[in-house]
Amino acid sequence: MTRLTHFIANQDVVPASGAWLPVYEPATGTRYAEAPDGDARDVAMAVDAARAAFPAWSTTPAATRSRILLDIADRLERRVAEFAQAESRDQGKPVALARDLEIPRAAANFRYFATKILHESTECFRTDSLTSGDRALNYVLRQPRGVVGAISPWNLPLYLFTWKIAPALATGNTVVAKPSEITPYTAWMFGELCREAKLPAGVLNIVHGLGPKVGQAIVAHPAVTTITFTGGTSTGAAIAAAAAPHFKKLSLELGGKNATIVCEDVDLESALSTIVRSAFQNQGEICLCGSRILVHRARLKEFCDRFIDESRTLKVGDPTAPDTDVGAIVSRQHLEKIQSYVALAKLEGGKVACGGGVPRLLPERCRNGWFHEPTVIVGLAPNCRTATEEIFGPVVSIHGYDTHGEAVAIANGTRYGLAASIWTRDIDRAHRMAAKIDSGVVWINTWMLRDLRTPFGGMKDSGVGREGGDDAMRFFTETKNVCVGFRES
Ligand code: TXE
Repeated sequence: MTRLTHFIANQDVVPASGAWLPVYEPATGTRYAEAPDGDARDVAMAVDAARAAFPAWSTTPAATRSRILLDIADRLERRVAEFAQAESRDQGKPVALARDLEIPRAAANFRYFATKILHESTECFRTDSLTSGDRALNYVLRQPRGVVGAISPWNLPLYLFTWKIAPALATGNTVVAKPSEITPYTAWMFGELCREAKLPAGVLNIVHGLGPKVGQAIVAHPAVTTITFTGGTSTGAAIAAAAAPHFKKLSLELGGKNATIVCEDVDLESALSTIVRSAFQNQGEICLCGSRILVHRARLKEFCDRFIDESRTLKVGDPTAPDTDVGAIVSRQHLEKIQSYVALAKLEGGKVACGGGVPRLLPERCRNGWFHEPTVIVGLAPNCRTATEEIFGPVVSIHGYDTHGEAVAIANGTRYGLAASIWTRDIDRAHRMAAKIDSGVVWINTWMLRDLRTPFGGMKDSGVGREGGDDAMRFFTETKNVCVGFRES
């Protein structure tokens, strides 16, 4: 059984506690590795390493930082098959999804920020004093903030891990990162890549363990100036409360309950497969999945029939099989949460129109794994718990609406505000609706077409702050105004 280690100052470090956490393969329900059960002592060691590395890394020329980060991206791309297999075994997602999308995107995170820092500029303002002949040039410096704490979840393990680490390192910070204890494996492999690419010791440190121990210690450490977190809304609230008295800079990417709005003039022929994918990709364990589908009543029956037919064609099964569409649920506990929501939906008056249980006909290897069928629920009120709380699994509800104003009101009727998609041929209407929807991203006739230059984040209880593109560059730097006076005569 593989024993993972912390990665601190480029060394493999065993936990100070001497204790280990089990790591499971969701597709089989078996324990296949152990990860360090880290604690505040390991975090302190990692923060010391990050502090020691900061002066040199923060003054390393951007071109040199860029070269090292690009080398990491190259190495990851060369080993994409190996990382994809490991990600799938650890998380339950289909290998093909990890291989074709997520691991390449993790490399793209590094490639994008490694090259972005080569082309940065800052503002400069010429200032004239009203009362004297003084003149000045005010210019803006954006400097790295020091040690960044990066805490990431289990749904897109390496992709979200690198989404945080790449801009933090590119802008000259050093990092103490914690992957989810549920999916630690590819983060462990990633440390090895960084060592091979000769990332200087202490620039990136990876500490494994439980949120309330390792995560909390990162947030509480006085030398960690900046926290970037993706995960559950209640965890985000705890982190915000712990960080506030120390005035740490925070970026919180939290949960979502995203509306998919299908208008009466939708081109269903071309839209259907993407709408189905938006519901069930990665077993619905993506914060951007569309889990509430709002359909104009003129097309409701037709949409339901076709959506359900298409959902039934999805193959649920062994994540290693090349034709698997929906893999395993990340943990037994999470499967039970999903099942409890299907039971709740029935209590709330919903009808399970498709799926609803554990798939039959799983291959022998997966008999003890954690699986859930793609599930479609109809007949629910749009304001009930099932339709407004985040389930984070392969479960969607479909609701009818009569006017576009009503669709927007339903879309906005949850505590979340992460994403939405609108499906229509009337682009003027789509623009009007997009402006009124309270979410950080609105897709029109597409879904998950991500561009690393765009701002990413949520409104309301879906988070605080934006990352991606220039927003990430600003988040991970401190802005300083330097005013240089001069006289013209
Ligand atoms: O999140 P947690 P989990 C949502 C989704 C899911 C729920 C719980 O609804 O069901 O969150 O998932 C660390 N101080 N999303 O359990 O617990 C933890 O160890 C500091 C949405 O994964 O929030 C892990 O590394 N850190 C999301 C990370 O926080 C703490 C993606 C996330 O764990 C901590 C995943 C603490 N007190 C889940 N407690 C999205 N928006 O993408 C835990 N952690």
